Amino acid sequence: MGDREITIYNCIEKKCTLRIPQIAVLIDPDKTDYLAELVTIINQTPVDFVLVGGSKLTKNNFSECVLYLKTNLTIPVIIFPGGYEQIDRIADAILLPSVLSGRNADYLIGIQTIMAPKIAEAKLEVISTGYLLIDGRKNSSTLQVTQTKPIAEDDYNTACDTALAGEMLGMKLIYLEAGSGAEQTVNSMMIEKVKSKVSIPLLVGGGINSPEKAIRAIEAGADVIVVGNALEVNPGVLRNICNAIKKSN
Ligand code: 1GP
Repeated sequence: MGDREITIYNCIEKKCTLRIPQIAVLIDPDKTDYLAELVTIINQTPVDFVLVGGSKLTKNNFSECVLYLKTNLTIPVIIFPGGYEQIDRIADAILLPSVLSGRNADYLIGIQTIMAPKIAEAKLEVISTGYLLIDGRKNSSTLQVTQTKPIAEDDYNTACDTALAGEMLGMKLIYLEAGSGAEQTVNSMMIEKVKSKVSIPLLVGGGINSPEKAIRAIEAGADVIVVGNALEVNPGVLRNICNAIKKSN
């Protein structure tokens, strides 16, 4: 790595280059009843990082949640903002998304413009992310909030071209998102085709609620799988997913 600063992004990228599958857990600060149990499990499993954020937060406990995670975990805590107020200097980094699949200027550049000075002030590592919503056969909260049309689950060309444009625009990650609690995860063909077009790390999330779905996404080319919703129902699923990935690797 030479003199290059070691950042969270460098670590994600390095594991991606080494083809080490990564697992990220998404934590919604609005749903904290299960958090203590989940944190215990995360500390016992090889989860790479946590993402924290939500598109419809009502509890006003974002900073409290970030602090709790930073205090109780040793892995990076990365903000994945669902709204412009979700910034906290205690976090390790922020995954700053632009919803490239949609044509809503607010989510392409609007909220980012509001957030930029606050992120700079908080001195957070910024990981710019090309965010592509793929139809997950559910009217997810991301769809409702962004008011955008997802890319059809078999429209591989649009997804590939959009991801490539994201990379050309300088984005550091591509996130293929079926939406939280999606009925249909991003399919293997979609993951495979997008992965073949871009050289930056590929995150895949939305509806991954079993070891089988996690393995399928990784085998298709996901560098990082993101699991959220399933753990709210049963945090123990995380152990099964991690064990299955370890075995398959
Ligand atoms: C949502 O991709 C993430 O933004 C995770 O999805 O909550 O369905 O696991 P789930």
